[in-house]
Amino acid sequence: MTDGPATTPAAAADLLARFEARIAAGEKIEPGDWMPDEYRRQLIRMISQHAHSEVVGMLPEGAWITRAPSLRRKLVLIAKVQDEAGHGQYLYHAAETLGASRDDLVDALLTGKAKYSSVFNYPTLTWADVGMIGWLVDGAAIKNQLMLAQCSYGPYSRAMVRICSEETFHHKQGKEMVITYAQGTPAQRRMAQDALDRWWWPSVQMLGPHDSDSPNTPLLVRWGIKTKTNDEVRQEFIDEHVPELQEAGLRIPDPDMRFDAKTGHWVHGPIDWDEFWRVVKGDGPCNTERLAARNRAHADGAWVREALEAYAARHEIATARAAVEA
Ligand code: BYC
Repeated sequence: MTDGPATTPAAAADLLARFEARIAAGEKIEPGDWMPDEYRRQLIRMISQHAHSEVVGMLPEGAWITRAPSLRRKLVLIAKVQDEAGHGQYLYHAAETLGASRDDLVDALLTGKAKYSSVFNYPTLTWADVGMIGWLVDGAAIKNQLMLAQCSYGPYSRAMVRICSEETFHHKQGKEMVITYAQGTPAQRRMAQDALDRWWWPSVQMLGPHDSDSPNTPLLVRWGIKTKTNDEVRQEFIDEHVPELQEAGLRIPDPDMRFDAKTGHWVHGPIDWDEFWRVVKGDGPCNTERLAARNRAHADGAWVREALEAYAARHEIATARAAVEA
């Protein structure tokens, strides 16, 4: 159902109550439906940051395509990086259904105004990092995205269903790769442990600040955009990954990590939020490099956009001519 704009405070309250009742009943909100301006703003904020993360997330792994140790590993990595580009596309489209302009979103990324996931501002120093990103970063992303697949906004939730099935493949290939190295030669074992040492904390951080420091969570949960808080998703990630990594023979780089038999959960040590915020604000090890690479890629792709526009213009002229002649 589409409602027009409310003309009185009572009508506005009624629209909001009906909107919230739809969410409580588990209905999806669709692009033409009435929604509060803040619901639209929050979705554009989150979906565009998510799209940017997928696109920037191609860079750390993409850097290893030419150096993959075998044809099989290279094929898998190319497919994975290509999937991430596709995820970016679905998500930019989902943001466009809310009235956001693709040009504005891309411009915000290229000029450094937009946020994207902190985790992609770390370097991939060895081949094992590619596996560790699959196991940990995709593992954390899946926990978050399975939750977002239940999101109250239809286009975002449907995009998540497809993205999650592709991410599951990414997660499995990363896990398979790391387990192989963790049980391989001493040099491979050292490489796997070193990758875990460097990717553990950024992966734990990528799920967002603690609930007490997360200004957006209360409203997002109220409107069913998130159905779990940052700390709840982080706990799920930790509970699944700690025993599996240990089983593979790896050591979690958190001296305080312990299993609490009473709650059935793993308890982690303090997270370095100062480092997290430094990275989010642009001062991570690779922020400058990532933005420069995106800007270069955008400039290199200018001829494709020009060709598409020229084709569209010709097609429009031909269609208009055919309509006049008919
Ligand atoms: N990095 O109130 P909060 C992938 C910001 S890619 C940077 O808790 P919210 C993959 C947050 O935006 C998938 N900024 O926020 C690709 C907010 O700032 P603003 C990545 C962060 O939205 C390639 C402020 O901190 N997944 O899978 O309630 C290869 C306060 O936070 C981060 C997504 O993008 C961060 N880590 O919750 C491999 C999922 N965390 O906007 C894999 C979609 C927080 O108010 N996003 N901030 O200025 C979400 O689910 C949520 O936005 C978050 C944060 C859970 C990340």
